[in-house]
Amino acid sequence: MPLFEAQTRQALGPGAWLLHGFALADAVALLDGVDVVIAGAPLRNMLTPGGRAMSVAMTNCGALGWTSDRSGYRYVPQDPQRGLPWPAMPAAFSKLAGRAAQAAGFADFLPDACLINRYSAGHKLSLHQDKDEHDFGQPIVSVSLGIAAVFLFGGLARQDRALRLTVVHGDVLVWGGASRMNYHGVAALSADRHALTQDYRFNLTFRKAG
Ligand code: MD6
Ligand code: FE
Repeated sequence: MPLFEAQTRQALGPGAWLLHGFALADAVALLDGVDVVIAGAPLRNMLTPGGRAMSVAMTNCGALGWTSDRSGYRYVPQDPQRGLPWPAMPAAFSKLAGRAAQAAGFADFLPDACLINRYSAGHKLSLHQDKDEHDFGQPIVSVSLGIAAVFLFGGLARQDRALRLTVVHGDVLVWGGASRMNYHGVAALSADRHALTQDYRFNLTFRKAG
């Protein structure tokens, strides 16, 4: 059991874990949920505050959705593209996020926001901190589905050396506590193919934003 634990739950720092394969058994249900959410609130390339279209396509579900445009980054209760609330968070999403947070030592995580990111080959996400949420006492839960990526997990300062973590289908990252404000990002994706997502990587990022 300790060996199994050591292999499946990798400590990255205080309050930061890579839970290998944690979402594997739920992957089909999660991807079905992604289809439902995208049918309601289509993926789109948001604008950075500087006015450039992001390469990663995004949408949201839950009471709040993360959005970016020329006026900055923020959480909003309605999809600005449709003028309607974001689709409800599928039950499979919130259950998995709560269980993953629990496995990382964060009890009673009730996310109100799930950002869905879709990456293709060449897409990347620069190092950044997540700081648009109200309560930094709440962790972040990040689920990887589809083709693999290299997740960059840095420290509290931008120049801190980042771990380069290969995240595959079903892997879950949780960071909170003393690691909540750690810099993180995603290296440019290599082309690959996955039976369930073709040439895409989907990432679900759960947060308690409000
Ligand atoms: C990922 N995404 O897509 C990680 N953070 O694997 C993020 O860390 C992220 O996509 C803040 C805002 C948007 C994001
Ligand atoms: Fe982030």
